[in-house]
Amino acid sequence: MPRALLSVTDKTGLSAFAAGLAEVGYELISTGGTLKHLQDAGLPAIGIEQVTGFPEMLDGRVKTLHPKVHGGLLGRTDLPEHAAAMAEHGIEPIDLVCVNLYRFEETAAKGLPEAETVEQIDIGGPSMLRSAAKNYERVAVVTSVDQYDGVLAKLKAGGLSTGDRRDLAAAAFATTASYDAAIAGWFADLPASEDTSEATAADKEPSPFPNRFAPLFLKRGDLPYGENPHQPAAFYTDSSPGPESLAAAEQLHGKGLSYNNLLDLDAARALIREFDAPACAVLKHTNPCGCAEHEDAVAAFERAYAGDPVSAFGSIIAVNRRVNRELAEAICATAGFVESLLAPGFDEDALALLTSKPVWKKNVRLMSLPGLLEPAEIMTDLRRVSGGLLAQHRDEAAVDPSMWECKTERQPTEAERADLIFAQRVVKHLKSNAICYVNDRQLVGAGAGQMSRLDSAKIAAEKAGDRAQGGACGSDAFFPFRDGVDAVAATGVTAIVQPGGSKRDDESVAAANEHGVAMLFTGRRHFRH
Ligand code: 93A
Repeated sequence: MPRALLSVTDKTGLSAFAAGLAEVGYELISTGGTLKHLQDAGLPAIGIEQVTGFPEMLDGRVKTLHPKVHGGLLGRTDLPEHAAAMAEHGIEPIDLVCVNLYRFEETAAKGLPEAETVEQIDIGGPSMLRSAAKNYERVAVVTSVDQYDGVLAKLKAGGLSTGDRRDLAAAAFATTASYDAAIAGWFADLPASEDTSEATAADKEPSPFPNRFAPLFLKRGDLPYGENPHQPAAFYTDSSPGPESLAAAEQLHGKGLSYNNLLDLDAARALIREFDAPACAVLKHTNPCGCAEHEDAVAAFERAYAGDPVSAFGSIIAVNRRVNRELAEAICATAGFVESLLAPGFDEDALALLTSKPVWKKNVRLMSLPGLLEPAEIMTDLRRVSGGLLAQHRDEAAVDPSMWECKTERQPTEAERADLIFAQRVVKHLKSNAICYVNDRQLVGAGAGQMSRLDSAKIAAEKAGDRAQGGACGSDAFFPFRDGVDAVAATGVTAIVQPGGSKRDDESVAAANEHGVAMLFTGRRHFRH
Protein backbone atom coordinates (compact mmCIF):
# COMPACT_ATOMS: atom_id res chain seq x y z
CA MET A 1 0.00 0.00 0.00
CA PRO A 2 1.55 3.39 -0.98
CA ARG A 3 1.96 5.84 1.86
CA ALA A 4 1.38 9.58 1.91
CA LEU A 5 2.67 11.87 4.63
CA LEU A 6 0.67 15.05 5.12
CA SER A 7 1.86 17.90 7.33
CA VAL A 8 0.44 21.31 6.51
CA THR A 9 -0.03 24.64 8.23
CA ASP A 10 -2.53 25.89 5.63
CA LYS A 11 -5.35 23.36 5.86
CA THR A 12 -7.24 24.75 2.82
CA GLY A 13 -8.48 21.93 0.58
CA LEU A 14 -6.74 19.37 2.77
CA SER A 15 -9.58 16.95 3.50
CA ALA A 16 -10.67 16.75 -0.13
CA PHE A 17 -7.09 16.08 -1.24
CA ALA A 18 -6.52 13.50 1.51
CA ALA A 19 -9.86 11.82 0.74
CA GLY A 20 -8.78 11.59 -2.91
CA LEU A 21 -5.48 10.03 -1.89
CA ALA A 22 -7.26 7.49 0.32
CA GLU A 23 -9.60 6.69 -2.56
CA VAL A 24 -6.70 5.79 -4.88
CA GLY A 25 -5.25 3.57 -2.15
CA TYR A 26 -2.84 5.66 -0.09
CA GLU A 27 -2.31 5.10 3.61
CA LEU A 28 -2.36 8.52 5.29
CA ILE A 29 0.24 9.55 7.89
CA SER A 30 0.05 12.90 9.58
CA THR A 31 1.41 15.30 12.21
CA GLY A 32 -0.59 16.69 15.18
CA GLY A 33 -2.80 19.47 13.83
CA THR A 34 -3.05 17.98 10.37
CA LEU A 35 -4.01 14.59 11.84
CA LYS A 36 -6.75 16.14 13.94
CA HIS A 37 -8.12 17.95 10.87
CA LEU A 38 -8.21 14.68 8.89
CA GLN A 39 -9.75 12.67 11.71
CA ASP A 40 -12.39 15.37 12.25
CA ALA A 41 -13.24 14.96 8.56
CA GLY A 42 -13.67 11.23 9.20
CA LEU A 43 -10.59 10.17 7.25
CA PRO A 44 -8.51 7.17 8.22
CA ALA A 45 -5.12 8.66 9.10
CA ILE A 46 -2.42 7.52 11.54
CA GLY A 47 -0.20 9.74 13.68
CA ILE A 48 3.47 10.28 12.89
CA GLU A 49 4.30 8.82 16.35
CA GLN A 50 3.15 5.44 15.09
CA VAL A 51 5.75 5.63 12.35
CA THR A 52 8.68 7.06 14.33
CA GLY A 53 7.96 5.41 17.68
CA PHE A 54 8.67 8.82 19.24
CA PRO A 55 6.24 11.42 20.48
CA GLU A 56 6.25 14.88 18.97
CA MET A 57 8.55 16.72 21.36
CA LEU A 58 10.31 19.95 22.28
CA ASP A 59 7.23 22.09 21.63
CA GLY A 60 6.78 20.44 18.25
CA ARG A 61 10.29 21.36 17.11
CA VAL A 62 10.90 17.64 16.57
CA LYS A 63 7.99 15.90 14.90
CA THR A 64 9.15 14.41 11.66
CA LEU A 65 12.93 14.66 11.99
CA HIS A 66 13.51 10.92 12.20
CA PRO A 67 15.21 8.21 10.07
CA LYS A 68 11.87 6.42 9.71
CA VAL A 69 10.63 9.54 7.90
CA HIS A 70 13.75 10.64 6.03
CA GLY A 71 14.85 7.05 5.31
CA GLY A 72 11.33 6.41 4.00
CA LEU A 73 11.67 9.44 1.72
CA LEU A 74 15.30 9.18 0.64
CA GLY A 75 15.65 5.39 0.39
CA ARG A 76 16.03 4.06 -3.16
CA THR A 77 14.05 0.88 -3.29
CA ASP A 78 15.59 0.09 -6.69
CA LEU A 79 19.00 -0.41 -5.03
CA PRO A 80 19.42 -3.74 -3.19
CA GLU A 81 21.66 -2.16 -0.51
CA HIS A 82 19.08 0.53 0.21
CA ALA A 83 16.26 -1.98 0.31
CA ALA A 84 18.28 -4.19 2.68
CA ALA A 85 19.13 -1.29 5.02
CA MET A 86 15.52 -0.17 5.08
CA ALA A 87 14.35 -3.67 5.89
CA GLU A 88 16.96 -4.07 8.62
CA HIS A 89 15.88 -0.83 10.34
CA GLY A 90 12.17 -1.23 9.78
CA ILE A 91 11.98 1.77 7.45
CA GLU A 92 9.02 1.68 5.12
CA PRO A 93 8.97 3.74 1.94
CA ILE A 94 6.90 6.93 1.85
CA ASP A 95 5.68 7.68 -1.67
CA LEU A 96 4.08 11.08 -1.44
CA VAL A 97 4.66 14.08 0.79
CA CYS A 98 2.30 17.00 1.11
CA VAL A 99 3.77 19.86 3.12
CA ASN A 100 3.20 23.57 3.40
CA LEU A 101 5.38 25.46 5.79
CA TYR A 102 5.02 27.50 8.98
CA ARG A 103 3.99 31.05 8.12
CA PHE A 104 7.36 32.62 8.62
CA GLU A 105 7.01 35.54 6.18
CA GLU A 106 3.61 36.62 7.48
CA THR A 107 4.88 36.47 11.06
CA ALA A 108 8.05 38.40 10.24
CA ALA A 109 5.99 41.06 8.44
CA LYS A 110 3.99 41.64 11.64
CA GLY A 111 7.19 42.67 13.41
CA LEU A 112 6.54 40.37 16.39
CA PRO A 113 9.23 39.83 19.03
CA GLU A 114 12.34 38.04 17.80
CA ALA A 115 11.72 34.83 19.78
CA GLU A 116 8.17 34.47 18.42
CA THR A 117 9.37 34.96 14.87
CA VAL A 118 12.18 32.43 15.30
CA GLU A 119 9.62 29.87 16.45
CA GLN A 120 7.99 30.19 13.02
CA ILE A 121 11.12 28.97 11.25
CA ASP A 122 10.05 25.60 9.91
CA ILE A 123 12.81 22.99 10.01
CA GLY A 124 11.06 19.67 9.65
CA GLY A 125 8.83 20.78 6.75
CA PRO A 126 11.61 22.00 4.41
CA SER A 127 13.65 18.93 5.36
CA MET A 128 10.86 16.66 4.17
CA LEU A 129 10.37 18.70 1.03
CA ARG A 130 14.07 18.48 0.20
CA SER A 131 14.30 14.73 0.95
CA ALA A 132 11.25 13.96 -1.14
CA ALA A 133 12.33 16.28 -3.96
CA LYS A 134 15.80 14.77 -4.13
CA ASN A 135 14.22 11.33 -4.57
CA TYR A 136 11.75 12.46 -7.27
CA GLU A 137 12.46 9.25 -9.20
CA ARG A 138 10.20 7.53 -6.67
CA VAL A 139 8.58 10.17 -4.43
CA ALA A 140 6.03 12.86 -5.30
CA VAL A 141 6.25 16.15 -3.41
CA VAL A 142 3.26 18.48 -3.11
CA THR A 143 3.99 21.97 -1.81
CA SER A 144 0.96 24.05 -2.61
CA VAL A 145 -2.81 23.89 -2.41
CA ASP A 146 -2.87 24.87 -6.10
CA GLN A 147 -1.29 21.53 -7.00
CA TYR A 148 -3.88 19.33 -5.23
CA ASP A 149 -6.38 19.01 -8.08
CA GLY A 150 -3.78 18.38 -10.79
CA VAL A 151 -1.95 15.75 -8.75
CA LEU A 152 -5.15 13.95 -7.80
CA ALA A 153 -6.39 13.96 -11.37
CA LYS A 154 -3.17 12.32 -12.53
CA LEU A 155 -3.18 9.76 -9.72
CA LYS A 156 -6.74 8.82 -10.61
CA ALA A 157 -5.82 8.57 -14.28
CA GLY A 158 -3.05 6.03 -13.63
CA GLY A 159 -0.27 7.84 -11.78
CA LEU A 160 2.38 10.55 -11.98
CA SER A 161 5.19 10.23 -14.50
CA THR A 162 8.85 10.78 -13.60
CA GLY A 163 8.58 14.09 -15.46
CA ASP A 164 5.62 15.11 -13.29
CA ARG A 165 7.54 14.26 -10.14
CA ARG A 166 10.57 16.16 -11.39
CA ASP A 167 8.40 19.25 -12.00
CA LEU A 168 7.00 18.91 -8.47
CA ALA A 169 10.57 18.60 -7.14
CA ALA A 170 11.60 21.78 -8.94
CA ALA A 171 8.67 23.62 -7.37
CA ALA A 172 9.62 22.22 -3.95
CA PHE A 173 13.20 23.47 -4.18
CA ALA A 174 11.95 26.86 -5.37
CA THR A 175 9.70 26.94 -2.29
CA THR A 176 12.47 26.09 0.16
CA ALA A 177 14.87 28.50 -1.57
CA SER A 178 12.52 31.47 -1.26
CA TYR A 179 11.57 30.41 2.28
CA ASP A 180 15.23 30.41 3.30
CA ALA A 181 15.82 33.71 1.45
CA ALA A 182 13.04 35.28 3.54
CA ILE A 183 14.61 33.94 6.75
CA ALA A 184 18.06 35.16 5.74
CA GLY A 185 16.60 38.57 4.84
CA TRP A 186 14.88 38.82 8.22
CA PHE A 187 18.12 38.04 10.04
CA ALA A 188 20.03 40.53 7.90
CA ASP A 189 17.54 43.27 8.81
CA LEU A 190 17.73 42.68 12.57
CA PRO A 191 19.37 45.60 14.37
CA ALA A 192 23.09 45.13 14.98
CA SER A 193 23.57 43.44 18.35
CA GLU A 194 25.99 46.08 19.58
CA ASP A 195 25.93 49.54 18.06
CA THR A 196 29.24 51.11 18.91
CA SER A 197 29.27 53.61 16.05
CA GLU A 198 29.10 57.32 16.73
CA ALA A 199 26.43 57.79 14.12
CA THR A 200 24.49 61.02 14.11
CA ALA A 201 20.72 61.00 14.59
CA ALA A 202 20.26 61.40 10.82
CA ASP A 203 22.40 58.32 10.17
CA LYS A 204 20.13 56.32 12.45
CA GLU A 205 17.01 57.00 10.37
CA PRO A 206 15.72 53.56 9.36
CA SER A 207 16.91 52.69 5.88
CA PRO A 208 14.18 52.28 3.25
CA PHE A 209 16.27 49.53 1.67
CA PRO A 210 16.42 45.89 2.78
CA ASN A 211 19.76 44.48 3.89
CA ARG A 212 19.37 41.70 1.38
CA PHE A 213 17.63 41.60 -1.99
CA ALA A 214 15.41 38.61 -2.63
CA PRO A 215 14.87 37.84 -6.34
CA LEU A 216 12.35 40.38 -7.58
CA PHE A 217 12.33 40.25 -11.35
CA LEU A 218 11.03 37.81 -13.92
CA LYS A 219 12.53 37.48 -17.35
CA ARG A 220 10.29 38.99 -20.02
CA GLY A 221 12.61 37.83 -22.75
CA ASP A 222 16.01 38.00 -24.36
CA LEU A 223 16.78 41.10 -26.39
CA PRO A 224 18.58 40.97 -29.73
CA TYR A 225 21.57 42.63 -28.06
CA GLY A 226 22.50 45.26 -25.50
CA GLU A 227 23.79 48.77 -26.08
CA ASN A 228 25.97 47.31 -28.86
CA PRO A 229 25.59 44.20 -30.99
CA HIS A 230 28.36 42.29 -29.20
CA GLN A 231 26.61 42.61 -25.81
CA PRO A 232 23.98 39.93 -25.03
CA ALA A 233 20.97 41.39 -23.20
CA ALA A 234 17.59 40.57 -21.70
CA PHE A 235 14.61 42.40 -20.22
CA TYR A 236 13.32 41.54 -16.74
CA THR A 237 10.15 42.93 -15.25
CA ASP A 238 8.72 43.26 -11.74
CA SER A 239 6.41 40.39 -10.78
CA SER A 240 3.49 42.85 -10.82
CA PRO A 241 4.48 46.03 -12.70
CA GLY A 242 2.36 49.11 -12.04
CA PRO A 243 -0.08 50.38 -14.74
CA GLU A 244 2.07 53.50 -15.17
CA SER A 245 5.31 51.54 -15.69
CA LEU A 246 7.20 50.99 -18.91
CA ALA A 247 6.63 47.25 -18.46
CA ALA A 248 2.88 47.87 -18.76
CA ALA A 249 3.23 49.52 -22.18
CA GLU A 250 1.71 47.62 -25.08
CA GLN A 251 3.41 47.61 -28.45
CA LEU A 252 0.80 48.20 -31.15
CA HIS A 253 3.08 48.25 -34.14
CA GLY A 254 6.63 47.98 -35.39
CA LYS A 255 9.87 46.07 -34.97
CA GLY A 256 10.78 44.44 -31.66
CA LEU A 257 12.08 46.74 -28.96
CA SER A 258 15.82 46.97 -28.50
CA TYR A 259 17.73 47.50 -25.28
CA ASN A 260 18.39 51.13 -26.22
CA ASN A 261 14.72 51.64 -27.13
CA LEU A 262 13.68 50.46 -23.68
CA LEU A 263 16.17 52.77 -21.97
CA ASP A 264 15.06 55.74 -24.08
CA LEU A 265 11.36 54.95 -23.65
CA ASP A 266 11.84 54.82 -19.90
CA ALA A 267 13.55 58.22 -19.94
CA ALA A 268 10.79 59.63 -22.17
CA ARG A 269 8.12 58.22 -19.87
CA ALA A 270 9.72 59.84 -16.82
CA LEU A 271 10.03 63.25 -18.50
CA ILE A 272 6.54 63.40 -19.98
CA ARG A 273 5.04 62.54 -16.57
CA GLU A 274 6.31 65.93 -15.33
CA PHE A 275 3.62 67.83 -17.24
CA ASP A 276 -0.07 68.33 -16.66
CA ALA A 277 -0.82 70.41 -19.77
CA PRO A 278 -0.44 68.74 -23.19
CA ALA A 279 3.28 68.16 -23.73
CA CYS A 280 5.67 66.39 -26.04
CA ALA A 281 9.25 65.24 -25.53
CA VAL A 282 11.79 64.17 -28.14
CA LEU A 283 14.67 62.14 -26.77
CA LYS A 284 18.00 60.87 -28.01
CA HIS A 285 20.20 58.58 -25.92
CA THR A 286 17.94 59.20 -22.90
CA ASN A 287 18.36 63.01 -23.14
CA PRO A 288 15.63 65.37 -24.31
CA CYS A 289 16.65 67.32 -27.40
CA GLY A 290 13.15 68.75 -27.75
CA CYS A 291 10.33 69.33 -25.32
CA ALA A 292 7.36 71.65 -25.19
CA GLU A 293 4.19 72.26 -23.26
CA HIS A 294 1.19 73.97 -24.87
CA GLU A 295 -2.57 74.07 -24.36
CA ASP A 296 -2.87 72.54 -27.84
CA ALA A 297 -1.34 69.05 -28.20
CA VAL A 298 -0.46 69.58 -31.87
CA ALA A 299 1.39 72.78 -31.05
CA ALA A 300 3.16 71.00 -28.19
CA PHE A 301 4.43 68.38 -30.65
CA GLU A 302 5.42 70.91 -33.32
CA ARG A 303 7.28 73.08 -30.84
CA ALA A 304 9.02 70.09 -29.26
CA TYR A 305 10.16 68.77 -32.62
CA ALA A 306 11.31 72.21 -33.76
CA GLY A 307 13.53 72.51 -30.67
CA ASP A 308 16.31 70.55 -32.38
CA PRO A 309 15.04 68.88 -35.58
CA VAL A 310 18.54 67.71 -36.53
CA SER A 311 19.04 65.75 -33.31
CA ALA A 312 15.46 64.43 -33.59
CA PHE A 313 16.57 62.02 -36.34
CA GLY A 314 16.17 58.50 -34.90
CA SER A 315 14.56 59.82 -31.72
CA ILE A 316 11.96 58.56 -29.30
CA ILE A 317 8.90 60.80 -29.09
CA ALA A 318 6.55 60.82 -26.13
CA VAL A 319 3.27 62.68 -25.72
CA ASN A 320 1.03 62.84 -22.66
CA ARG A 321 -2.24 62.90 -24.55
CA ARG A 322 -4.00 60.23 -26.62
CA VAL A 323 -2.93 60.52 -30.27
CA ASN A 324 -5.89 61.53 -32.42
CA ARG A 325 -6.04 61.96 -36.19
CA GLU A 326 -5.02 65.61 -36.03
CA LEU A 327 -1.93 64.92 -33.93
CA ALA A 328 -1.04 61.94 -36.10
CA GLU A 329 -1.26 64.15 -39.20
CA ALA A 330 1.07 66.70 -37.64
CA ILE A 331 3.53 63.99 -36.63
CA CYS A 332 3.47 62.41 -40.10
CA ALA A 333 3.95 65.77 -41.76
CA THR A 334 6.90 66.84 -39.61
CA ALA A 335 8.80 63.92 -38.13
CA GLY A 336 11.48 62.11 -40.08
CA PHE A 337 12.85 58.74 -39.01
CA VAL A 338 11.69 58.01 -35.47
CA GLU A 339 12.49 54.89 -33.43
CA SER A 340 9.40 54.89 -31.27
CA LEU A 341 6.34 56.89 -30.26
CA LEU A 342 4.94 56.58 -26.74
CA ALA A 343 1.47 57.81 -25.83
CA PRO A 344 -1.35 56.98 -23.42
CA GLY A 345 -3.26 55.67 -26.43
CA PHE A 346 -3.94 55.98 -30.15
CA ASP A 347 -7.25 56.51 -31.94
CA GLU A 348 -7.93 53.95 -34.70
CA ASP A 349 -7.66 56.48 -37.54
CA ALA A 350 -4.48 57.92 -36.03
CA LEU A 351 -2.96 54.46 -35.89
CA ALA A 352 -3.91 53.76 -39.50
CA LEU A 353 -2.28 57.00 -40.59
CA LEU A 354 0.91 56.55 -38.57
CA THR A 355 1.43 53.00 -39.81
CA SER A 356 0.96 54.03 -43.44
CA LYS A 357 3.68 56.71 -43.35
CA PRO A 358 6.26 55.34 -45.81
CA VAL A 359 9.42 55.47 -43.65
CA TRP A 360 7.47 54.29 -40.60
CA LYS A 361 5.38 51.52 -42.15
CA LYS A 362 7.19 48.49 -40.84
CA ASN A 363 9.54 49.90 -38.32
CA VAL A 364 8.20 52.56 -36.02
CA ARG A 365 7.42 51.11 -32.63
CA LEU A 366 4.09 52.49 -31.45
CA MET A 367 3.79 52.11 -27.69
CA SER A 368 0.52 52.56 -25.86
CA LEU A 369 0.59 53.11 -22.11
CA PRO A 370 -2.89 54.02 -20.84
CA GLY A 371 -1.61 54.42 -17.26
CA LEU A 372 1.20 56.80 -18.34
CA LEU A 373 0.10 59.62 -16.06
CA GLU A 374 -1.12 57.58 -13.12
CA PRO A 375 0.68 58.19 -9.84
CA ALA A 376 3.34 55.69 -8.88
CA GLU A 377 5.16 54.66 -5.77
CA ILE A 378 8.75 55.84 -5.64
CA MET A 379 10.85 53.38 -7.56
CA THR A 380 14.12 51.96 -6.33
CA ASP A 381 16.75 52.27 -9.02
CA LEU A 382 19.32 49.51 -9.14
CA ARG A 383 22.64 49.88 -10.87
CA ARG A 384 25.43 47.38 -11.06
CA VAL A 385 28.96 48.30 -10.12
CA SER A 386 31.65 45.66 -10.44
CA GLY A 387 31.15 43.23 -7.59
CA GLY A 388 27.99 44.90 -6.31
CA LEU A 389 24.81 46.82 -6.72
CA LEU A 390 23.85 50.41 -5.95
CA ALA A 391 20.31 51.25 -4.91
CA GLN A 392 18.63 54.63 -4.62
CA HIS A 393 15.18 56.11 -4.85
CA ARG A 394 14.52 57.50 -8.29
CA ASP A 395 14.56 61.26 -8.59
CA GLU A 396 10.79 61.44 -8.87
CA ALA A 397 10.21 64.36 -6.51
CA ALA A 398 7.93 66.82 -8.30
CA VAL A 399 9.39 70.24 -9.06
CA ASP A 400 7.99 72.43 -6.28
CA PRO A 401 8.33 76.17 -6.98
CA SER A 402 6.91 76.99 -3.54
CA MET A 403 10.33 76.02 -2.16
CA TRP A 404 12.20 78.38 -4.45
CA GLU A 405 13.82 81.64 -3.37
CA CYS A 406 14.67 84.56 -5.57
CA LYS A 407 18.20 85.78 -4.76
CA THR A 408 18.49 88.73 -7.12
CA GLU A 409 17.28 92.32 -7.15
CA ARG A 410 15.08 91.53 -10.11
CA GLN A 411 12.15 89.16 -9.57
CA PRO A 412 11.05 86.97 -12.49
CA THR A 413 7.96 88.01 -14.44
CA GLU A 414 4.99 85.62 -14.62
CA ALA A 415 6.08 84.45 -18.08
CA GLU A 416 9.66 83.91 -16.90
CA ARG A 417 8.37 82.01 -13.90
CA ALA A 418 6.42 79.60 -16.14
CA ASP A 419 9.58 79.06 -18.19
CA LEU A 420 11.69 78.52 -15.07
CA ILE A 421 9.33 75.80 -13.87
CA PHE A 422 9.40 74.20 -17.31
CA ALA A 423 13.22 74.47 -17.41
CA GLN A 424 13.59 72.80 -14.03
CA ARG A 425 11.29 69.95 -15.09
CA VAL A 426 13.38 69.35 -18.20
CA VAL A 427 16.84 69.78 -16.70
CA LYS A 428 16.10 67.00 -14.18
CA HIS A 429 16.03 64.62 -17.14
CA LEU A 430 19.26 65.71 -18.79
CA LYS A 431 22.54 63.98 -17.98
CA SER A 432 24.77 66.04 -15.71
CA ASN A 433 26.22 68.52 -16.04
CA ALA A 434 23.05 69.89 -17.52
CA ILE A 435 21.98 73.32 -18.71
CA CYS A 436 18.85 74.04 -20.69
CA TYR A 437 17.37 77.14 -22.27
CA VAL A 438 13.64 77.53 -22.53
CA ASN A 439 11.45 80.10 -24.20
CA ASP A 440 7.69 80.14 -23.90
CA ARG A 441 7.68 76.58 -22.50
CA GLN A 442 9.70 75.29 -25.42
CA LEU A 443 13.13 73.72 -24.95
CA VAL A 444 15.37 75.67 -27.33
CA GLY A 445 18.80 74.43 -26.27
CA ALA A 446 20.18 71.65 -24.11
CA GLY A 447 23.73 70.95 -23.00
CA ALA A 448 24.12 67.60 -21.28
CA GLY A 449 26.69 65.14 -20.04
CA GLN A 450 29.61 67.56 -20.08
CA MET A 451 32.39 67.45 -17.53
CA SER A 452 32.16 71.22 -17.10
CA ARG A 453 28.97 73.21 -16.56
CA LEU A 454 30.47 76.00 -18.64
CA ASP A 455 30.72 73.67 -21.66
CA SER A 456 27.10 72.57 -21.18
CA ALA A 457 26.07 76.25 -21.09
CA LYS A 458 27.99 76.92 -24.33
CA ILE A 459 26.59 73.87 -26.16
CA ALA A 460 23.05 74.78 -25.12
CA ALA A 461 23.66 78.37 -26.29
CA GLU A 462 24.84 77.18 -29.69
CA LYS A 463 21.69 75.07 -30.04
CA ALA A 464 19.42 77.89 -28.93
CA GLY A 465 20.84 80.74 -31.01
CA ASP A 466 18.62 83.83 -30.69
CA ARG A 467 15.76 81.73 -29.41
CA ALA A 468 17.21 82.08 -25.89
CA GLN A 469 16.55 85.86 -25.96
CA GLY A 470 14.19 86.72 -23.11
CA GLY A 471 13.95 83.08 -22.09
CA ALA A 472 14.91 81.13 -18.98
CA CYS A 473 17.76 78.82 -18.02
CA GLY A 474 17.64 75.70 -15.86
CA SER A 475 20.71 74.14 -14.23
CA ASP A 476 20.71 70.71 -12.56
CA ALA A 477 23.29 71.73 -9.96
CA PHE A 478 24.92 74.91 -8.66
CA PHE A 479 27.28 77.10 -10.66
CA PRO A 480 30.72 76.61 -9.11
CA PHE A 481 32.02 79.89 -10.61
CA ARG A 482 30.44 83.01 -12.05
CA ASP A 483 31.74 82.18 -15.54
CA GLY A 484 28.77 79.86 -16.12
CA VAL A 485 26.33 82.63 -15.18
CA ASP A 486 28.17 85.07 -17.48
CA ALA A 487 27.91 82.55 -20.35
CA VAL A 488 24.20 82.01 -19.70
CA ALA A 489 23.47 85.76 -19.53
CA ALA A 490 25.35 86.29 -22.80
CA THR A 491 22.65 84.30 -24.63
CA GLY A 492 20.02 86.91 -23.71
CA VAL A 493 18.35 84.70 -21.12
CA THR A 494 16.71 86.86 -18.44
CA ALA A 495 16.04 84.33 -15.64
CA ILE A 496 17.97 81.41 -14.17
CA VAL A 497 16.88 78.62 -11.83
CA GLN A 498 19.47 76.50 -10.06
CA PRO A 499 19.74 74.66 -6.73
CA GLY A 500 22.34 76.93 -5.12
CA GLY A 501 24.65 75.57 -2.47
CA SER A 502 28.07 76.58 -3.84
CA LYS A 503 30.72 78.28 -1.70
CA ARG A 504 30.69 80.98 -4.35
CA ASP A 505 26.91 81.41 -4.65
CA ASP A 506 27.29 85.12 -3.81
CA GLU A 507 29.55 85.57 -6.86
CA SER A 508 26.93 83.92 -9.09
CA VAL A 509 24.17 86.11 -7.64
CA ALA A 510 26.35 89.21 -8.11
CA ALA A 511 26.92 88.22 -11.75
CA ALA A 512 23.16 87.79 -12.26
CA ASN A 513 22.54 91.22 -10.71
CA GLU A 514 25.15 92.78 -13.00
CA HIS A 515 23.39 91.28 -16.04
CA GLY A 516 19.91 92.26 -14.79
CA VAL A 517 18.97 88.57 -14.69
CA ALA A 518 16.61 87.09 -12.09
CA MET A 519 18.12 84.11 -10.27
CA LEU A 520 16.16 81.63 -8.17
CA PHE A 521 17.50 78.90 -5.88
CA THR A 522 15.51 75.67 -5.58
CA GLY A 523 17.49 74.06 -2.75
CA ARG A 524 17.26 70.74 -4.61
CA ARG A 525 19.92 69.29 -6.88
CA HIS A 526 19.08 66.94 -9.76
CA PHE A 527 22.27 65.15 -10.73
CA ARG A 528 21.78 62.38 -13.26
CA HIS A 529 24.94 60.40 -13.90
O1 93A B 1 8.95 22.46 14.19
S1 93A B 1 9.33 21.82 12.97
O2 93A B 1 10.37 22.42 12.27
N1 93A B 1 9.79 20.32 13.26
C1 93A B 1 9.34 19.24 12.63
O3 93A B 1 9.87 18.14 12.87
C2 93A B 1 8.24 19.37 11.70
N2 93A B 1 7.60 18.48 10.94
C3 93A B 1 6.62 19.11 10.26
N3 93A B 1 8.02 21.77 12.01
C4 93A B 1 7.65 20.61 11.45
N4 93A B 1 6.63 20.41 10.55
C5 93A B 1 5.71 21.46 10.09
O4 93A B 1 4.55 21.39 10.90
C6 93A B 1 5.20 21.31 8.70
O5 93A B 1 6.03 21.94 7.73
C7 93A B 1 3.83 21.95 8.74
O6 93A B 1 3.87 23.31 8.34
C8 93A B 1 3.43 21.93 10.20
C9 93A B 1 2.22 21.06 10.39
O7 93A B 1 1.97 20.90 11.77
P1 93A B 1 0.56 20.32 12.27
O8 93A B 1 0.28 19.10 11.48
O9 93A B 1 0.78 20.04 13.74
O10 93A B 1 -0.46 21.40 12.04
